[in-house]
Amino acid sequence: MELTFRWYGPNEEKITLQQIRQIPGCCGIVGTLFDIPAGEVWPRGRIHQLRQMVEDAGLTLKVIESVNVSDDIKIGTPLRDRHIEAYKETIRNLAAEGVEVICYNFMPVFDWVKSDLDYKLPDGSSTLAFVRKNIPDDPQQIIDTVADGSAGFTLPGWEPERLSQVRALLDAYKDVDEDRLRENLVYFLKAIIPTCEECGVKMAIHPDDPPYSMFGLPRIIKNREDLDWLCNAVDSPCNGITLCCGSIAEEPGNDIYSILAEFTRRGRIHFVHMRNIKYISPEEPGNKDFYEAPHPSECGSLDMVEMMRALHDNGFTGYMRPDHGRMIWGETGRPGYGLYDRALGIAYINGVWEALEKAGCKAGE
Ligand code: CS2
Ligand code: MN
Repeated sequence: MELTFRWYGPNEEKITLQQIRQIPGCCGIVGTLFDIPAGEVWPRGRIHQLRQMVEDAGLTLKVIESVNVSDDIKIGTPLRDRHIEAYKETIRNLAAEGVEVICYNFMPVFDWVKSDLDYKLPDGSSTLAFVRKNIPDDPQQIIDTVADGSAGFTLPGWEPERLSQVRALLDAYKDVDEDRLRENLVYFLKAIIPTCEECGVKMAIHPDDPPYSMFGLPRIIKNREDLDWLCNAVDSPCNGITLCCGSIAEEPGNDIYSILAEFTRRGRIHFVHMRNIKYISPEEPGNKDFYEAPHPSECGSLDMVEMMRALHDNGFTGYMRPDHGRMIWGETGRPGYGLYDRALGIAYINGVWEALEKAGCKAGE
């Protein structure tokens, strides 16, 4: 298992690579070329520059999050084949620079959806939350909320240019139901997985966040059955998963522990987002509200040791990063992506892993 830290690039961050280097146990960066629109090729030279910068700081660049999939591919427009060719070119360029895992998602229009980007916790920190009654009916309003609450940073999956056309975009998806979206995902994977196999890159889909339909849009990576379908649809180890623990657990009916165990055993989890969430008023029937909690088990609703054990005991060898963190100690920055709380997350995750490793050795003595 290797611990990594998401970093958006020198022009997109206040956090420096030198700061990340000082987090004990953190080996690498989860990188991106944030400015390249979906559908375009990532030039080899730009990837090389990023790699050089990361390696000069004593870190590695093995994971990319995300190479975004264009709406044309998700909708299945006549432009999709051109975008797929560009995606394949990007895969080859990334592989040539030593990248091993590409995280992506197949969510229409919106990536993750949260109602609050600055949800106050009793200790004075703030975090991201999903409170159903605060989700507006009009998607334009949620776009405005995200733009206003993001402290001047662009959030992943919320590119202002793309979303400025949101009504046209929603309209373009009007004939795309779950079945059509599944067909389009399989079409995409059948085209790119042979390229991945050739150059040794693993694709890792991020589950839907939240794992149920929003604004009438289809969602197809929500639970165990969907992950099983994905793995079987294109049966290759290169067709894998970013197991985002928080996203899957946002549906309380999902058994996150057995999902982690099963897909680790099947060799399909290439990247893990470790996150704890706290359900808000879970005693109310049907209520799925939650906030993103600090990583330790005692702070949220998930048992972090059991999640880590499911990975550890089933032979997980991939990459992991703390998913989001709160804003603490007066830090300001991209919501979910401050330095301090994610660094605390890594320290905690590392401690749990070390304990599991040592307990495993003892048991095997
Ligand atoms: C991430 C996602 O910041 C986040 O919420 O977990 O945006 C993730 O990067 C994408 O879904 C991956 O394509
Ligand atoms: Mn995630």
